[in-house]
Amino acid sequence: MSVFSNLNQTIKQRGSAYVVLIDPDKKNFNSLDQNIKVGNKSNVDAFFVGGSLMMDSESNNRVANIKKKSEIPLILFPGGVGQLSKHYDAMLFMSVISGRNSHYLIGEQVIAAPVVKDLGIETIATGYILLDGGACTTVEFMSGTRPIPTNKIDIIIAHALAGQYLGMEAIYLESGSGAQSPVTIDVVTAVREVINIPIIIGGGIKSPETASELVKAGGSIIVTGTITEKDSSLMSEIADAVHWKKND
Ligand code: 1GP
Repeated sequence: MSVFSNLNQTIKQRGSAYVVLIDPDKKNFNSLDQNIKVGNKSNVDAFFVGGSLMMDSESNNRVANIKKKSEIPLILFPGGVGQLSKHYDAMLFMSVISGRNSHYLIGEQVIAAPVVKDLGIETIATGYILLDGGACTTVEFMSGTRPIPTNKIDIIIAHALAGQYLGMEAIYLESGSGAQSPVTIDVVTAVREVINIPIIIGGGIKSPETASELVKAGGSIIVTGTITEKDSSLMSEIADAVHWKKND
């Protein structure tokens, strides 16, 4: 079964799925092994691996190490085409549909496509919508795109619908890593009302309570990076909150 089918099965059976973001940059070198170890044992459904910027040339070796130690699927969450490698079980094949920067709408994807084919990685077509999380985030700067203000619900809905009609398999509501506030419940509720594909939510999620509210509002996949990087013991509590449908 494909990685995405497996995630969809988890969403169906357990209410929603939980993904931990691992940034293979050198700043995280010391905590990588520990975070993988805890993730393996905490009911995390997959790791997203990626980041906006790598500050040395060793990230690919660190990804190889993550692959060796991980007992759950590794999904590339690409900051750019340079992060492609054979170590991934799948990748988000993303387009920054909230932006008007053609390079991140289709340019990177065209450069990546032949390499993806050669590597044979499973692709998950994802419409990436950057939302205002209260701070200028790295992704805003690096993608050269403006986030959509969270009170512009109609604009957000229209982007999510456009993504679905374009054939995207999932919509990513992103507030940016380290966002002051995560996507609002109003936004998730409104998007859930109009689309029927999975909604991935990331950026600024700091507690099991927030994760729980977001999945109750219609989120399908919850992603945490910063908070679980700092305190990996939170992974199992967040996994518990996200897997709200308990088997009888
Ligand atoms: C993944 O960017 C997020 O979508 C991760 O955000 O680091 O704030 O958890 P945090």
